[in-house]
Amino acid sequence: MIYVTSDLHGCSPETLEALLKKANFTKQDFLYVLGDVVDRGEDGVKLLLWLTQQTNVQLILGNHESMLLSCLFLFDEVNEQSLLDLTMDKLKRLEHWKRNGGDPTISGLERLLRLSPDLFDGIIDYLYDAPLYEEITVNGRDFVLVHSGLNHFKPEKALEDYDAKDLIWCRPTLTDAYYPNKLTIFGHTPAMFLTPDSPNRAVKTDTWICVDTGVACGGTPMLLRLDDLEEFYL
Ligand SMILES: [Mn+2]
Repeated sequence: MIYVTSDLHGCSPETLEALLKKANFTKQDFLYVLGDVVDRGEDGVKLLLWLTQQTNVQLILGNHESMLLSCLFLFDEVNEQSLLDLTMDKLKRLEHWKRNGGDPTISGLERLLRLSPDLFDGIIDYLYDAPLYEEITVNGRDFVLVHSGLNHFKPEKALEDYDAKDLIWCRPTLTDAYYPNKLTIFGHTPAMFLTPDSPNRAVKTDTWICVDTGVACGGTPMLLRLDDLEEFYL
């Protein structure tokens, strides 16, 4: 069976494991995590480490992982040269990340780098390898998996032709429609902003499903099983 979750935002690996247990997830199953593993919550770096140790889990890049990658200069060895290299552009990127809840990730990465440079490098390599989207077929149904939806959507436009920004920072509304013949699954916009009446449940339309149940704002994560579109909650 194939499962999807998203926007775990620093929840603990134990929380994710409890959720997987609820769905009877085994090593024969596969999990896609649609981005935003880090930031806001405390355990993002732990969760990233957990991800790098799994063989049946695939991360798709979210805007929070992208902000992390754009601020790697923070972890460069400090010497006179690199301090002078702290350009306004870098400071702006850092300010943007901190404003979006980056602090627990920054301190988590700092700790990990001191503890084990190898594990730190492993995480960064893992993030560079994470794709921006996946197209899969499950049980005869076609799916597009992406972090935020598809900004500037055109049905005939190939996914590889989208700007990364359009895939990780998109803010869809309930009336947006995507492909008629495949389901697009994404997170990024907490359900409570799309359907305030059922704030912590997946939002389903004819062409897409949003699986961000607002972990960053008091919700708990969910799993969607793509084989039968069954939903699992903690
Ligand atoms: Mn996001």
